[in-house]
Amino acid sequence: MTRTLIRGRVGRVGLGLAAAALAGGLAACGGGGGGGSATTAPPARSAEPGVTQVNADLTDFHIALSQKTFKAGAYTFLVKNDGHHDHALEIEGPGGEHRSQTLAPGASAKLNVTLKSGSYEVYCPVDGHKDLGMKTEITVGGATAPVNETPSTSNGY
Ligand SMILES: [Cu+2]
Repeated sequence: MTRTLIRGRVGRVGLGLAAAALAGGLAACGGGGGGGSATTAPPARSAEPGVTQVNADLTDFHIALSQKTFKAGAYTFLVKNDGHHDHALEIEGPGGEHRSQTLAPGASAKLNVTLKSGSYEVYCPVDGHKDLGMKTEITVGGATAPVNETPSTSNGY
């Protein structure tokens, strides 16, 4: 069952690529037409929609997150080492473990994480930094701030 599902996804991606290639070809040899229907060329976006960026500033020895409560979903943690020691960020919880590379002072990195509802431990895995205070917790789902998107009365399929 899962296998079929995965295959279906792959197939779709393949089709999408083919379509994109086709569209590119058409655009290349267009040179006129003047159809006026701009159905092609979706705007190029660097980040996927729905991915929230979170700042994680690491210092000696503290982790400052730009937010502590989350909704389940995709996030990109922008990890920056503002300290004088090497640091890294590890996020551990229901969705598994995610660890950034170890950052030298002044360096930064991105950590893509898909958060599921529950509690996560966020800490620095370098040496004993966790015990020195580089540790915090985040909560996903549950008692988050009220959000007025996703009306529950949408498409009742
Ligand atoms: Cu550290």
